[in-house]
Amino acid sequence: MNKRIMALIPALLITLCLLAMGAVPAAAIGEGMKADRGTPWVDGEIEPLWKRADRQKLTHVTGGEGRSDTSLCYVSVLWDEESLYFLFELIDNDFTFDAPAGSPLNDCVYLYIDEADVFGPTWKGGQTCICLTPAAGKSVYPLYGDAPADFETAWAKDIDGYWNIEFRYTPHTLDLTKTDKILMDFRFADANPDGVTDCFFNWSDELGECETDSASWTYVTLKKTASGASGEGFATAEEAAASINRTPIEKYMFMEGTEGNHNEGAANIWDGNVGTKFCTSVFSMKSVVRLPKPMTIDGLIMATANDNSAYNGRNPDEWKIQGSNNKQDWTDIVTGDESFFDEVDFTYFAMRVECDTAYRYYRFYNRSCKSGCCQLSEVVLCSTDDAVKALDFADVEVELTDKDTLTNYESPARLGSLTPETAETEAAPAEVRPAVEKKYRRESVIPGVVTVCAVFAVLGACAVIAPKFRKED
Ligand SMILES: [Ca+2]
Ligand SMILES: [Ca+2]
Ligand SMILES: [Ca+2]
Repeated sequence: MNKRIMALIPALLITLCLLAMGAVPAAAIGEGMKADRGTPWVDGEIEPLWKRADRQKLTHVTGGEGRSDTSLCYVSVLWDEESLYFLFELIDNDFTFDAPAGSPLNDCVYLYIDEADVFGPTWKGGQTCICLTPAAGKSVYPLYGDAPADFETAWAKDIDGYWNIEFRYTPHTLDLTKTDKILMDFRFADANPDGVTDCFFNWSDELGECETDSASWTYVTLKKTASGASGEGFATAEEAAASINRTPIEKYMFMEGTEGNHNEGAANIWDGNVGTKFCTSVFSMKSVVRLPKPMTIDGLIMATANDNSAYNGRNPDEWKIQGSNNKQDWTDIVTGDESFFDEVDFTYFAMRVECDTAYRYYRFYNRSCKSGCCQLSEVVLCSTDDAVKALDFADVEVELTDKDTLTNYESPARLGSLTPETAETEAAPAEVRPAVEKKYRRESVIPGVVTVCAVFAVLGACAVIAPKFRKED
């Protein structure tokens, strides 16, 4: 018997080793980022909106010839219907920008985006790598794939002398309103004025494979319903309502809904009691109420139930709030997914809602959830007096910098206005180029908007790209 156990030990050890190896795949794992919805002003300044973003440090040192203890880079991502927005905060003791555009011998950031969700060896159509450098004429340089369909970039030094880069990237093919997550990576090249790259810092890629394998990148999830307060939970509906400066509607007459579990029916989301829930495995799940009179809504609050923290994946994942005046024809007012909530119990989440039409009937509708059993304890609609809205503390007036006055700012329009020739180049929009040209070109054909950038760069100073980063002919 003992012998048998002894004989099993090596096999067990091998199995454990294999399991352990399997748990650490060659490609990077672990990181995740949720991008809030919001439209920052691209001027190089970090406005309050950015404080809401999920700010992450690039932690994996994947190469270079020096030390990594004097530099750091943070990245934050926001999105709106048109564009992705990036904020890179570069912390460094020896900023240098003397090398040609695109070279890691400048302190710069590489942004990797897989619009086509290839998730594999690079560089395929839809995959892009853009080098962002806080230096005029070198600011946006696409190393691989297409240039952005449109962009803006601005960079500014903060109070400590560190550079911040704000960048707007307008995708080619991605419809951001229909995209849940995008494969990306970020890399900070910390260059040394002596002409070497001290370190590469990556976000997702742990082994320095990001240039050759997009499977080492990580998905950034687009939060579909974020509107300031939804990322933060509250203990009561009143606190949640206060966070968006909106007034909850208190009286609902429940009309009809999808069958729920025993004592967990569709009426429970309108009863003002976070202790009762609508829980069902029947989809789509619906719950209809009538208001005392037609009302326009301007806020939405929803609360998780008693045991979401124990049973994950129960939050509504394809939900809508709809309005109707005949209980037949429903108009979507707001839609969202589970990112509206967190996996927590008895917690209220809130968002503002834009709607001009008054409805008598409202419907909570949800098509799915991750676990197959969905639950929700409360839905609270808000309708607020104009006088209350006028006292709005949440819409803090931020003085926006006039972009025309910025020196550290580049966009196709700005670059196009530099000289008559570049203006002409800029005037030829990407759409009129042959479709085939929009595909990824392995050869070094620099795309439209960046031609302008490159021309400018060449005019400025740099004719030769560092041999290591010269594109293939
Ligand atoms: Ca800004
Ligand atoms: Ca440096
Ligand atoms: Ca309830």
